[in-house]
Amino acid sequence: MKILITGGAGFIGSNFVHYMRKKHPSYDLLNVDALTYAGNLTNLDGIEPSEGGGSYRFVRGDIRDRAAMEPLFQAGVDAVINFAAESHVDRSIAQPDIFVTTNVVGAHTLLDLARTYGVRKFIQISTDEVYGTLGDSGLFAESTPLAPNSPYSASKAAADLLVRAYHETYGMDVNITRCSNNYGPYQFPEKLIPLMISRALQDLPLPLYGDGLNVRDWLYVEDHCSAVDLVLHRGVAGEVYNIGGRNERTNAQVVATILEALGKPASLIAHVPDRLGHDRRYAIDADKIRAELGWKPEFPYERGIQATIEWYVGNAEWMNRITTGVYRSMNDAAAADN
Ligand code: NAD
Ligand code: TDX
Repeated sequence: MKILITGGAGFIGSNFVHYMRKKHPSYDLLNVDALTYAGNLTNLDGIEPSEGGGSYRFVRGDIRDRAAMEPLFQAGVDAVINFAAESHVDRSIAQPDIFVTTNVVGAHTLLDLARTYGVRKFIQISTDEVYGTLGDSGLFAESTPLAPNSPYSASKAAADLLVRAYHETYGMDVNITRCSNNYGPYQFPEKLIPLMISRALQDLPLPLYGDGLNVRDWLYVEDHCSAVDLVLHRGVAGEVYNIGGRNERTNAQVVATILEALGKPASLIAHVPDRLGHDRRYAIDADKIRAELGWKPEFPYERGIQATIEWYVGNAEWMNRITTGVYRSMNDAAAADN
């Protein structure tokens, strides 16, 4: 099986490459990533080009660039898994344009090439944010109407609709996965958990938006990877699968856990103005993927968050290369060698 993985130098994509190398060593993996600010080739340290019979190749490329993507499809691909995206809500509020080009036009470019070259499976990695926001009760199900509130989530929802349309119109075998908030190694320190760990370690103020009581439903990244692997092998054509572990926490709770684990004082917390259009609560009903594909998360939140904090403490050099910006020139050098 030859799989084209896009965005494989980012947080979830790189974890997925590691997961697939271990789980399916005979598969050929082609990792395509533009290496934006969010891409980091050192996330893939330890991945060997040929191991266990399967090959691994990295190509620097932009999913919006049809001419650059087409030869990869011409060479033959069995499945596409599209992780590549602009992924940060705050950036989408400040500068929405690139979210439309990458998340909508880029996804469509891949989808259309997959159709043209007869790719057998196309998986779009979407997000629970396409459903909008919840009040104090209730869960997002696959049948929940799409009601995205940020430019980021609107762009992800737009891509979902194109993926759906390609199934209905051309009969393509597609799946859409909608996962809740991920945490774990290699997450870029603009997102809540690595940002707070990085700042707490430097005794810098921790910017908590609004009242800090917005709720996110956290899933350890490896559990997301195992769900996508199941969808790849057993997903029913045209179906959407929600993914989540029922680990709802307020942002204030998450930050308190980090401070406690690092032995830092609560006085580091700085309440700052709220994010515009800030979704109050996300919570995922993952009964469908559990019942139909037999998925089960393996990492309880309390264990996963402690392991994650330890990972960032133990990988200070990884964090340091990002905060100093050195990782960008390392990316350029490593990509030029490919
Ligand atoms: P990330 O920002 O860490 O990584 C995104 C990767 O995509 C980077 O390596 C970047 O270089 C690459 N990329 C960006 N634009 C590109 C382009 N035009 N062409 C090729 N590559 C490009 O994101 P992440 O957190 O790993 O998220 C991966 C996917 O999962 C996204 O589609 C996101 O919407 C989705 N998702 C994320 C979460 C989460 O909690 N992080 C939850 C649910 C769904
Ligand atoms: O500095 C901060 N202070 C703060 O209070 C940051 C960066 C975030 N927050 C809050 C906002 C959210 O309520 O923490 C919560 C989590 O924020 P993010 O880490 O930015 O994640 P979120 O906006 O929930 O989106 C994430 O989950 C769904 C990913 O970034 C998306 O790519 C994914 O689709």
